[in-house]
Amino acid sequence: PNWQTAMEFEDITYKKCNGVARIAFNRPDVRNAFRPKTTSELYKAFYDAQEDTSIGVVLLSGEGPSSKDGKWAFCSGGDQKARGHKGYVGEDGYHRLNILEVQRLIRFMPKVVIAVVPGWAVGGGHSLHVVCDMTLASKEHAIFKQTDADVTSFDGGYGSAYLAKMVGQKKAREIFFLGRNYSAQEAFEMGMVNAVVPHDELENTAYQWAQEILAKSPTSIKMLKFAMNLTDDGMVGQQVFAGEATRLAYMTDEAIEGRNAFLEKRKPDFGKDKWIP
Ligand code: 1HA
Repeated sequence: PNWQTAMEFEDITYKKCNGVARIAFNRPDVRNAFRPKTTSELYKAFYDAQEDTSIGVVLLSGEGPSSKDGKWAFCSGGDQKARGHKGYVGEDGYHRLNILEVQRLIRFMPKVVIAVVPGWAVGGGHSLHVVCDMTLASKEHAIFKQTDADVTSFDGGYGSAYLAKMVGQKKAREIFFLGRNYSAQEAFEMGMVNAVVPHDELENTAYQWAQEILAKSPTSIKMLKFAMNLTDDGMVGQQVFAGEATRLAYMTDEAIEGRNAFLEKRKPDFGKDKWIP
């Protein structure tokens, strides 16, 4: 693929090519840990991808390898050096937990988000892969690990409760309570990875999966994502799904009559035999 830089950032890279956006952490020397600057850049890139009508699939990955030791990472979670007394401290001095806003954007955006995991997916980085719609993992280098309970910075939302829906309650508790390392193959067998891919083929495979999805009907993909999210997301899930149902209703004759009648200051005439069962 002929990736073109979409926006310049400091902590992430953001590129686009043929309907696919690729957002990647770019702090490989700290295993792609995120600080508040990183999360605010992530939010901007994801929001841009959401608003760009030519984009249907977003890949989330990590640049690498580390210049220090050659190791790969997807993301190692919150930067512990940026951690203050009340959260993760930004350049403005405020303490934030704004990775959760990024999680919600990934979850609620009407596009497919694929986590492309070339190495470590740890702590809040593990939670990010969980919240993505699908995960592809490097056969040789991907390692999944939950350290939240080691550092007292725990994701009690999508990262844990949603993980339990994905891999089962016992396995999710093991992942969080013991914080062990799991290979791509083990993660695949648990049901939290869609495919284990040779490292050299990971990026191209992700692009290929994206192209397959892009060949499908955009409305179907969007409605299916929101339908699958619905019960787990409670009233917000219903709101997001119902918003799309409302959009489809706008496209009917009834909606046109309803709007026109209001603008023309008359009673709407929806017809007598329109109560289709
Ligand atoms: O759960 C949440 C949240 C929940 C709710 C709301 C907001 C949340 C926000 C964040 C989080 C979290 O992410 S909590 C979990 C935070 N992350 C961690 O506990 C992982 C810490 N890192 C590690 O356990 C390991 O580094 C590693 C398993 C990822 C990799 O191990 P490895 O290959 O042995 O490398 P290592 O030598 O440890 O790391 C390489 C360099 O990267 C080190 O720096 P250096 O000594 O070369 O100067 C290391 O300090 C740095 N590094 C790695 N991870 C982080 C990090 N520096 C800062 N923060 C990190 N997370």
